[in-house]
Amino acid sequence: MQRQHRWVGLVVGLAGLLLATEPVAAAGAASTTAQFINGLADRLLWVAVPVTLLTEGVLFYAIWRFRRNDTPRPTQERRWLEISWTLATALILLFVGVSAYSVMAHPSVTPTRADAVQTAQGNDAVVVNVTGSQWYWTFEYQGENVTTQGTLELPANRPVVMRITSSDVIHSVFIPKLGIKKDAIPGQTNYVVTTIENGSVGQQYVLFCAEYCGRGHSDMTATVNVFTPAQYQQWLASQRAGGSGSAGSTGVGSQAAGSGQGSASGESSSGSGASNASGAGAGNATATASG
Ligand SMILES: [Cu+2]
Repeated sequence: MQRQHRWVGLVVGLAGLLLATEPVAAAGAASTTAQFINGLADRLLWVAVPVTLLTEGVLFYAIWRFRRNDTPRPTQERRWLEISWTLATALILLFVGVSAYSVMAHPSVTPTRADAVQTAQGNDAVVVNVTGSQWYWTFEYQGENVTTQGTLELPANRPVVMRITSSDVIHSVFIPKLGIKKDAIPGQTNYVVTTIENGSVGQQYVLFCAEYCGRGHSDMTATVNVFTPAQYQQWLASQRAGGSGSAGSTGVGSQAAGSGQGSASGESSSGSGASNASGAGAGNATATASG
């Protein structure tokens, strides 16, 4: 009877754990995406620590208890013990699997095209077309007539959709602090859907390329600046006012063009030509050819 109680307790305890696999947001993360990912890491840690303590405890106890046992006897079959450790392992693995899947499949972590389109259609959404090129990043703020290179400006507290692609080889957008990592693949669009938390206003985060893409790969970074929604609108307006034609002519934009050219300069003239307004580049080319 007592044995039966033990196993009922075990089953109820682990079933409770299993019920707790609904994604939980961790406090203090910089974006909704990071919240889910950090929440998963925290939860798995809370399960892993007692499991580790229990198994290591049993191991060390056995080593100590049987340290002078020169003639060990084979263990007799104990069915409840075998059933309970099989069941416990199965439930723990199920818990880890379901928890991880429910976070990985969440639209804030792995959005489908439909999720991205739906979010982008909301009034408040900011849509940025992100293009990786050897070896710089271009950010086109959709519908705003603003493009930057080397810096990505984003508002907190508004849904952000990134449409990510590449103009040449495979790159990868990696912003660790925001919990974002997504490949940039030529001929394909991958999506990021997230909302940056209010607490991140004024912060600067680094965007890395996380897919080896040639000699300039390690320089292929960008800075992410987080604004309030009002500051963001102001910034867009200032870009439009000063930046007709070339995104690199004012403020933050010129920084951006600087870093774009910096990585391309030693390389070839086509790199720096492309990093300014493409219209101007084409115009020069025509003039040179005709003259
Ligand atoms: Cu790269």
